[in-house]
Amino acid sequence: MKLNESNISKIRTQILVPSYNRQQLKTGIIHVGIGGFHRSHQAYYIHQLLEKYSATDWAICGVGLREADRNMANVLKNQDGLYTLVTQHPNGKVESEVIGSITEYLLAVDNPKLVIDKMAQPDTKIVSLTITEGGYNFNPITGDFNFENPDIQHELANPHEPKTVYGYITAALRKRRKQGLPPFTILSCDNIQHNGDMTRKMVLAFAKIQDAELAEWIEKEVGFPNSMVDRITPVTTPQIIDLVNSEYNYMDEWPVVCEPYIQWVIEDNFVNGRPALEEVGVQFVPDVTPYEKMKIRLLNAGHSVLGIPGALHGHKTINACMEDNLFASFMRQFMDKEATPILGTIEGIDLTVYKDSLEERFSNPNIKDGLNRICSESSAKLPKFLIPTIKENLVIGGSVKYGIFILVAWCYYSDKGIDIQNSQIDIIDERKEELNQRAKQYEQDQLSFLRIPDIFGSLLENERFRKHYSKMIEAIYKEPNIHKLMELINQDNYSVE
Ligand code: CS2
Repeated sequence: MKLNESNISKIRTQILVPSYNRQQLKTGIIHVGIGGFHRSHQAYYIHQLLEKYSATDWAICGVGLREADRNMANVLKNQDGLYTLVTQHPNGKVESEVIGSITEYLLAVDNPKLVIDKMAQPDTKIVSLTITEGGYNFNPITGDFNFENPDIQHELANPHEPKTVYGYITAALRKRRKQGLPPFTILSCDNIQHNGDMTRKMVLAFAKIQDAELAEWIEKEVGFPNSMVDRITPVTTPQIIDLVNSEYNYMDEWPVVCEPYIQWVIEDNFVNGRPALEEVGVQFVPDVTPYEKMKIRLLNAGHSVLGIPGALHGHKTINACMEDNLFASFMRQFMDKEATPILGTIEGIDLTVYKDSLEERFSNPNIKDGLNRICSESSAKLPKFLIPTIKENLVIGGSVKYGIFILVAWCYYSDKGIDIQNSQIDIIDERKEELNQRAKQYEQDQLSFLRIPDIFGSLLENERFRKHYSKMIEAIYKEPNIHKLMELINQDNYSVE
């Protein structure tokens, strides 16, 4: 039996299914970039709202911008937008539920006009985004919009043939403005500090070149709330598809697994109404800065700190790294000695409690968050998650050895692409080739990997940084024994100065 609307009355006997009438919902949210995370997080919050508070104006229409989204389009079409959310507790308890808040899906590459029209409809009040850190098209060091991107150049020249999120958003806003409609709110849900401010800056940079008047209107009228999102959502494996099949007796082609923890903190800056998300636990705050900084510099960075050396050592998942005491203590030292001093005190938050909870979440043996996912697109993640912490510590004379070791390990990982047992590592990174080219020049130029300015900025110019980096990179190339190196760095008296 397949998961879809017409089978739902039979499926109901096996598992919780939506109790609201999905046919009567209006689409108030267009979400660009539906993947596992959106489905475990925002779509789940909206689903709860539909269950408990009949928020009928707020169903979600998904949009996929890339050819790579075709699979998701097909699955959601076959399943009428329904999917199973499987929540895995550390103690083995499993809670599953069929989620019904996504009622439509549009694949933009098939029909761009349909997407623009949908965004421009009066019912659309919010366009939300999970397009990944790399999807925003900015230079992470300067923070400027990248006009060199050929897709951007194409859509600047052909406003009716958008390709990126910027082309779609501006085309839809232009249409709304012409029709005298209010704009929609643009809600970024990616792990970028000040994600709303950043999106605003990028949208305005693009719009100014395309249509200065429209840019002015956007500047005045559109809201871009900053938000912090959190729920660990590993890649769906065939085992999960089998689990759903055997436990609940139906076939879901693409269920989602997640941890029990969930958090969403948003600045209340919506210009065209919003769902009453506070009813289902979302926190609305005047300033999200402390929350996002804490999450990105501890949780997301913590993932990379485990993931990159973990992959080289031959670990496969985050929980496997946490079972390895040396990795667990290395990560905690990084958090305590390098990330925490930068964060300072955050009103109302006990950072020790937060870090303890991260250790617990990372250790969840039933999540099995693959290191391929964690290390994917490190070229977009590290400039946001880790490199700023190293830079800020260099300024204040703080510890930098843990962070620098991750960069060194990343160079070795990008160069060799194998772990210490000689197994191939599946590196997923848009800039994989470039990283490999740079890394492999190590023999001729020890610092070669760092000569990618839009990733590393001016790190190289710092003498203290160079000293540390050189010592560690020599050590890893001489003897790539990850455990031994981590042990060494973990010692209090480790020093290059
Ligand atoms: C992860 C995040 O991408 C990553 O490297 O750190 O996807 C993380 O799992 C989520 O941000 C959790 O909220």
